[in-house]
Amino acid sequence: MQTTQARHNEYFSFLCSVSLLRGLPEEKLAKVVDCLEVDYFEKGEYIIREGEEGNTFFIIAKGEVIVTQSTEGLAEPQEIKTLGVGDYFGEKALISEDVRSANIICNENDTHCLVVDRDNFNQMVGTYEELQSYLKEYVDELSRSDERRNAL
Ligand code: WNU
Repeated sequence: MQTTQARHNEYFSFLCSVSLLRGLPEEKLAKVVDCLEVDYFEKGEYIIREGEEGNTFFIIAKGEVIVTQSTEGLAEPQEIKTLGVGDYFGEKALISEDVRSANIICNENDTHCLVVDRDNFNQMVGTYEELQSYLKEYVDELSRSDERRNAL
């Protein structure tokens, strides 16, 4: 069995490699590790459903997910991108205080996601201005691309 310390070290060094978090001081990252949960998903499972309320932010530690979204005039949600290890999702509902704006579907068995709840997300992002403005800009950009593809 893996010790708590070993698990901590493993996720700490993983988070150090996540580009989004590159600027966070080490003690901050260590705190993020302390409040993480890990969720496991199988291919085809919905991790996030469009339109639902959401209070969590995810970082992919293993596996792959696809992002799909409903668009005007089309019966099926359209695939918009694939995300893999080190990518993250779920920040938009937290930042824009809105419902989930796309579906996130697991695309590989035994996908591992690190999950940060709203309070810890706010603590992680709120104390680091550059990260906050980076994410805000990114979220605005997502809203613009949603409009361009006539998302519902
Ligand atoms: C997109 N439009 C919308 C992605 C992940 C992180 C960043 C892109 Cl910084 P949520 C659904 C999630 C949403 C985003 C993610 O899906 N998403 C998108 C789009 O074109 N959402 N509306 N592309 S992948 C991605 C940038 O994380 O957050 O809480 O749930 O609305």
